Amino acid sequence: MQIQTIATTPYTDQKMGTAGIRKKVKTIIQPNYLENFVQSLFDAIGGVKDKTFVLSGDGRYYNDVAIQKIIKMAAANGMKKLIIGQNGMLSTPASSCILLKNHADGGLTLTASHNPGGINGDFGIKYATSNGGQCSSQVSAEIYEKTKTITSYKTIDAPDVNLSNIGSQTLGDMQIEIVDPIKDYLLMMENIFDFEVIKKLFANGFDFVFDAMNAVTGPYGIKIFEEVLGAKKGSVHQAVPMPDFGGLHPDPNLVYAKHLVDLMYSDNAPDMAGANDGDGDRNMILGKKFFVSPSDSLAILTDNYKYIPAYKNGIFGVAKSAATSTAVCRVAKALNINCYEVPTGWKNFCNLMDTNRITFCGEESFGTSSSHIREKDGIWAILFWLNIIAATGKSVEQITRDFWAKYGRTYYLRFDFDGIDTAVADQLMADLEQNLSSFEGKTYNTYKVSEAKPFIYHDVVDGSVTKNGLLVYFEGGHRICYRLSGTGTNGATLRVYIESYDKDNFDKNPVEALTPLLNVAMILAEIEKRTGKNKPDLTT
Ligand code: VG1
Ligand code: CO
Repeated sequence: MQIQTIATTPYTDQKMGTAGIRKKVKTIIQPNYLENFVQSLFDAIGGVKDKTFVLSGDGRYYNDVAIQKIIKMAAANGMKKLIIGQNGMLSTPASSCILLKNHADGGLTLTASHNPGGINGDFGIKYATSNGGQCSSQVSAEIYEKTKTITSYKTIDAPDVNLSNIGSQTLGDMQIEIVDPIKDYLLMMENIFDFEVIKKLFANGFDFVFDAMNAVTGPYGIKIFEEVLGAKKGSVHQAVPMPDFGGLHPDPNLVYAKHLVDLMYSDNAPDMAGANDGDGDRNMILGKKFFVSPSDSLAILTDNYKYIPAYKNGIFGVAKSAATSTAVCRVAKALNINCYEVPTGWKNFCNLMDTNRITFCGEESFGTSSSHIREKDGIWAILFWLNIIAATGKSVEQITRDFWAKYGRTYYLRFDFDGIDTAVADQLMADLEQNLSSFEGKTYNTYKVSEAKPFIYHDVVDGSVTKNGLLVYFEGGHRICYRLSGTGTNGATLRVYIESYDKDNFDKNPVEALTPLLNVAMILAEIEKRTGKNKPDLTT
């Protein structure tokens, strides 16, 4: 097979998101753009000669083209073996599962995760290292450096590889193994949860909906919930993965999954609904006329770990991103385990899992998981809820209310200000950081600031120091966190995360409960003056 060295010129805007690249499709499809990134990645990690990688994607627009390009580049760069999900598709959690099971050297997942797809949407690549989790910021930076000086990439001239049949084949000297995308993942889930008790729940008529948002987890949902566990046929909605997700924004939250929220608040709502995002690592949990906030979900799962066979003998600590509410910390305290607070981004949990410091972790952005893999896991979270419901006989709402009764309720919402000019956003954050200490001791709208400081994380394992977000604490257990998004593709997004703790009153409307603090947040950061926006663009 003829190896070709193709001359290329670097793109100046190739700055990447964390742990890979995430861009508009129209940017990615420019000549050599994807190739530049992939070759830079291969070079930055010391080449891929004799290495084994897992390669697949969430099926979004350009998945089919990109995967063929990468297969040929891998062969030209001396890769020993590629493990690929049938038809080039794997969810992010399944990819991590297969990577770990096969002791692969790395994984590439073709996805822009929860961002929209289609020609006008986004595309991306998540790069995972041999521990099954997304690469560190340092590796990202090294890849980025390579993209600035790249002059050529390697590929081979060969016809496209057929990805539809499970089994082994070769391309030049490289072995390609097409695998069942669900099998190993299902096996892993069966080894964690009590499938028998969940089967009984469904056999007794528990009414459940899983919404795959026309994305990668549709076939996983049909297999696991309908075929194996016996949820009635048709329980999985929007089950066929589509390149543009049927026009949906595949981010399972109150705004983008409104169709599901409407169903769950209607009079014929099923008992429970779960939804996943584009690549299957996020989850949303709803009960009958009831929404579980992701921060609460992490805390509730932790509090109920004993119902799950894989965890019943005890768990290590837990971790949450700094932006996530402190609800789980109260549970950790009661269980007498450590609660770590890390920067946003799943990779920050991985060192803690690798060293047995934590078992569960989660982010407010609808991500929850455990150390079974090194990614967040949408279906895992839904199975966890089903297992608790089956074991306790309680509804989603009852489980949550019992939790509030025990620990108090942490009202929590995230407010996003989108499409801000990058320079304006950077200046806002820089000035806010400068001003933080001047807020301390002052009272705003009846809320007295007890402490205000940047969130600085010292990784206990590798010693790295990360600054991510600004925190303002108020007396009474209320809190504001500000940070800029690292995954957006439209200017800058300012995220304002607000929580308010209430020990006794659990029935306030979260938006109403948090609006006074949102007003404080807007004043402290001068949001209207600097961005022209007098309200957030998105509340989730
Ligand atoms: C967002 C979320 C963060 C999550 C990241 C990747 O990042 O806030 O919690 O880890 O997306 O999620 P940011 O920097 O835009 O706030 V996924 O589902 O895209 O892998
Ligand atoms: Co995702």
